[in-house]
Amino acid sequence: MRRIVVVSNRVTELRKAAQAGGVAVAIADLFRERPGLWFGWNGKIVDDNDASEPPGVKIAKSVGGSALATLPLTSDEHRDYYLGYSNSVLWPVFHNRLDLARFDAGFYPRYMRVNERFARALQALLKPDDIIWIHDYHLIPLGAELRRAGVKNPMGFYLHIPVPPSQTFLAVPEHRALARALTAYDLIGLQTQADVANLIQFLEDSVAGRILQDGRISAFDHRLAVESFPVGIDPDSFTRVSTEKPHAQPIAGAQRIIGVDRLDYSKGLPQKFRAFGRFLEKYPEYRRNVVLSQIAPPTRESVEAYTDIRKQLEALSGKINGMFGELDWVPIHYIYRSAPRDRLRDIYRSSRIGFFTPLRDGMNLVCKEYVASQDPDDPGVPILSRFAGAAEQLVDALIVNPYNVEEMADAIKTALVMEKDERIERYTRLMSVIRAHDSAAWSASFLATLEAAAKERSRDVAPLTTSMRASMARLARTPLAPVALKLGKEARKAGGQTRAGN
Ligand code: ADQ
Repeated sequence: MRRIVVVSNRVTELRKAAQAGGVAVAIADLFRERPGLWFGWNGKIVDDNDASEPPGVKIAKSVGGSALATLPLTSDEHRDYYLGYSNSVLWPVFHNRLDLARFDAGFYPRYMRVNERFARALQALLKPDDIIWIHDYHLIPLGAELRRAGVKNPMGFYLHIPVPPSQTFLAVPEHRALARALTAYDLIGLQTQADVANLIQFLEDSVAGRILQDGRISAFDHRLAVESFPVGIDPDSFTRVSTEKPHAQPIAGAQRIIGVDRLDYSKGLPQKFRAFGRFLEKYPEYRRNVVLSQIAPPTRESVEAYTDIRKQLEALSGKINGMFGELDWVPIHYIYRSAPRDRLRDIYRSSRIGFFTPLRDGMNLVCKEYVASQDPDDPGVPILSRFAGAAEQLVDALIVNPYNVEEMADAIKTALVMEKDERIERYTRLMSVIRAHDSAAWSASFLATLEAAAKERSRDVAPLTTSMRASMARLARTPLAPVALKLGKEARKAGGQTRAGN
């Protein structure tokens, strides 16, 4: 079996991956089934003055003979590549927040240099038949750097965050270089169909990419596939009921609405708090009967936009608790720490509503985790933003517009009064989607498509499309002149991708 080389900004020890959650779980599972190398940053920052040479790679063997190859960042690299270009330019732009993007801060050259350094370090570890799978916005140029160094292996890129509309992407001063770098891959995987449409439009607008008849994109003489592979979870790790005394006791006499997010401006947390405040105002009969527990640990605290969101939430929860709270009832429990994963499962299960309101989100795995944790005989109801990638799949959640506070307040009421039969029907349909698209299916389908796409690339000539084949068959059967004309037209439509055209 060919070795999979996974590259991501951050590498987690495989035995700690389950605790980290998200995609780390899928990668750890993948490496249990086949040989792998996981390459990336180890989370450490070294002082620039300590090292005249950039710090090198450390290799550690892990489960099933798979290896982790990690390297630290220097403090300048951490500032410009990680906090800077990745999280203060690409993250806000890709989440439609041009207003927060720091275009003029000069981060880009070091973003490129870290990608070049990673490419050099990785190249030394590669074997000829490795399959390379690069993850996320920190590493967009890595594939092009590897190709420049002569790496011919199948190479795919997966973007975990959303692709913005083309007009927004074009605002990035370096958009052409980023587009060019993207075309170095054999396959680009995205979370949703909407992301696929946005990326294709962007490649057309930015670097005159063309859609071929077989659905691939052609730009700079490369052909690449762009497809959606919605990220999934391992539902079984959430359906298992804890046999011990549950960590999360239901709140006496009150139903819980749960929110679990990283503290990030893309997650729509102020909107969520305002919607809950509006709900208490509009439906006073529910006061004392409902609490909103929001778990939101801080991330990237050294980026200014993140300190602002924290202050905003503290002010909002204080205001709502002050306005509606009683001595024996606090409406919003705002917890500024991360919760262990087995505890999260219990909290999800004991919550009547899962409330997920991102203004923009690649997928939102927490909503899937909430559904998978429910009691099948008495499940809770997820309320989900239409702007989370998960909304494309989880159509049986209560789908809301996070900018519409009134609609979200009403959705809380709808979820609270929803009959058990309807809750079970919705849960059953949601679970069948979550099971069909679990994390194992996600990685398997991405890797199978990548291998197929790399084979296409290695062919010297483009394959014939079905309609071209039909025309060729007709050509063999009918008088030459008229059909040849028609075939010529089809070939022009396909951008000249016929065997003769090449
Ligand atoms: P995130 O923005 O981190 O991930 P999400 O998918 O919701 O968002 O969560 C990823 C993992 O982190 C989940 O397993 C979740 O349980 C865990 N997590 C989130 N908040 C937590 C908290 N407060 N305490 C403990 N654990 C928490 C990025 C993209 C998403 C995309 C994922 C995967 O931004 O859109 O779904 O990658 O591709």
